[in-house]
Amino acid sequence: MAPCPITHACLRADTHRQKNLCNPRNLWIKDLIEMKIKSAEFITSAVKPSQYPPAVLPEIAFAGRSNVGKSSLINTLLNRKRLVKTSSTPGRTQLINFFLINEKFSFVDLPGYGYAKVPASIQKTWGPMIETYLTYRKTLKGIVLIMDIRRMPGKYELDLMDWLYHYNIPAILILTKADKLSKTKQIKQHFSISKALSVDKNDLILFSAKSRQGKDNVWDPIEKLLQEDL
Ligand SMILES: Nc1nc2c(ncn2[C@@H]2O[C@H](COP(=O)(O)OP(=O)(O)OP(=O)(O)O)[C@@H](O)[C@H]2O)c(=O)[nH]1
Ligand SMILES: [Mg+2]
Repeated sequence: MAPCPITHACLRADTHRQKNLCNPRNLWIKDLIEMKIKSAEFITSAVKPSQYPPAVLPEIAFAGRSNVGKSSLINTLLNRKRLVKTSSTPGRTQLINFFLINEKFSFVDLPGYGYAKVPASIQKTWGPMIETYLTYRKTLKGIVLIMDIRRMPGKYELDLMDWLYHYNIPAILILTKADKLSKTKQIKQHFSISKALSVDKNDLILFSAKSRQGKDNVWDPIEKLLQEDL
């Protein structure tokens, strides 16, 4: 199968890595590769561009359906228990939340899509709020699109992937909550979902915030996207 045009963009940076590490100016990348999270702090919540922090540092945003596990994934990557609020009540993250990591790059927790109990008026503003962020954020390096391993992707995921492809925004694709399935079922779902998304299995990363399975595999393409800038 041909490499997925979206994810391919974030998997091509191996040659950059050595070169950049030789440059003392970029030593912070070494911390990142060794996954040393020295600091991680909440910066602000925003609805519209005038509320975003200045577009200075490279940024990675996390998207996915409501309650899929976006905030848990960010906490796991950063080795923090509660930096990002998580909840068993879906639809808790309703704003765009910005976090500053190692004072060098940002993570952005996007509001989850599609929780029916969120009032229609709020649901209506979600699409434009996220679309505006994705379209105008100049420092955005890529999106981590998180899906539940137990569910086949729906219109939301397929539309978002088309949209990212159209705007040439690299996507890192994650199947989370892997701990909820046996190893055999994980393999089966991995195969079926990669087919449904028309991507190579290697471009679809299995992850669990509970067992921390796949944490390094999620960091790898994030590092590569952050390094592309240097
Ligand atoms: N078993 C298991 N539970 C998880 C995992 N990731 C998240 N959860 C649980 O799923 C629920 C939702 O997790 P969140 O991280 O808050 O999900 P979210 O996508 O940020 O949710 P919203 O902000 O409401 O859209 C919580 O009860 C988490 O503990 C995982 O990998 N495994
Ligand atoms: Mg959340």
